[in-house]
Amino acid sequence: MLNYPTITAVETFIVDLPTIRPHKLSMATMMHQTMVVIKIRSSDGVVGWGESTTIGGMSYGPESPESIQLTIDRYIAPLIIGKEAANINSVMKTINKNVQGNTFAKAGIETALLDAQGKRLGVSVAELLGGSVNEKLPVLWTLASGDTDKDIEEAQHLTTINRHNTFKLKIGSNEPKKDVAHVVAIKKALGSDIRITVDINQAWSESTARTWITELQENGIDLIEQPIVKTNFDGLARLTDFFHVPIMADEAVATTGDAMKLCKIRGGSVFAVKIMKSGGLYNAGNIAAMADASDVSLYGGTMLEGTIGSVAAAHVFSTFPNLEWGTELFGPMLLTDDIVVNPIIYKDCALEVPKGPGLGIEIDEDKLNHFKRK
Ligand code: MUC
Ligand code: MG
Repeated sequence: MLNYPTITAVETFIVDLPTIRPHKLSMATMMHQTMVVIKIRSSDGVVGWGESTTIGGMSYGPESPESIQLTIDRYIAPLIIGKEAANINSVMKTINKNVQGNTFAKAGIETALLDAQGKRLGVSVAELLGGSVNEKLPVLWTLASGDTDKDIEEAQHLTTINRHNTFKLKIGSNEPKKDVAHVVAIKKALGSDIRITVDINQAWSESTARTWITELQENGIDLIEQPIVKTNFDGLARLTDFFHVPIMADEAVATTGDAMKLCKIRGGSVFAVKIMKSGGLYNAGNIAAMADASDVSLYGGTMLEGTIGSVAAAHVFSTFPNLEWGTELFGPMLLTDDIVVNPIIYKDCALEVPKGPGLGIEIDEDKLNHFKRK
């Protein structure tokens, strides 16, 4: 009988890294990012790394860094130790049968298993998923300093050095009139060649959205992200039908079940796919397939993960045949430091998907030990 490698240990580390400036969303202002880094060892000596990350403690998603760590240490690790490391479908089936929800924790575990399996076979995670169709993924930058002049200055600098040509503005924490004036001022300052999208992060009612998206549409804004509460699927469908500016579902489209329902009613003409919301790379791919089949465009979203999570997302996004709206995988650039030996290469408004085995990155364990929460 063949000797299949088994999972021998699962370790988790909470890592706090400061952001380069305050990052203001409708529900929280981030001064740092907190990641849960996962290390899985197997009996053949192969080590896989994963990351589970959310935004703003518990203000954005239903899991916190501390709950993710507890879920993995207390519930997931005992379920998977001793299981076949190379059979990722079987390991994830066991987890899904015994652990409800907790998609962020599951995404990090699945990432670590894929990283290890890629290393074992000498292929990249994208190759494990069938291969990349885009080895360079467009990456936008989010302007979220909370100050119009600072945002314009930041965007002008980034366009001058050709790091980004698309900017997403986080609004929804002020009166809509003030927020929309901020967006229009930035659009005017940057000119028509620069794409501007807005993310309201659920802050508006449907009627407020009707009023103010009209204004945004008239001023040439390119894309409107999650204007209303995530549970109002029908409202998203009504807005998608009413406006010609594309409406993107983000928080609304988390799981494959959400995607199926939204595809049926066209709740959004674009989906923001994120591996944390969907519970891993395979589910992200399933959502992308449903969107494709429903003529819903795709956008590679982020939970502002560090390098491990961003690279994992890049691998699966690189396999999407249509990624019309590019990605926002800029998380590592929002942080003042990193825990990998070689940072992701960002060049000419795109990121290069690493080619090495697994995720194609090397963890700097000294830095991990330095930054991990003691
Ligand atoms: C979100 O809702 O899209 C992505 C970029 C950013 O600045 O915040 C996130 C979350
Ligand atoms: Mg969003």
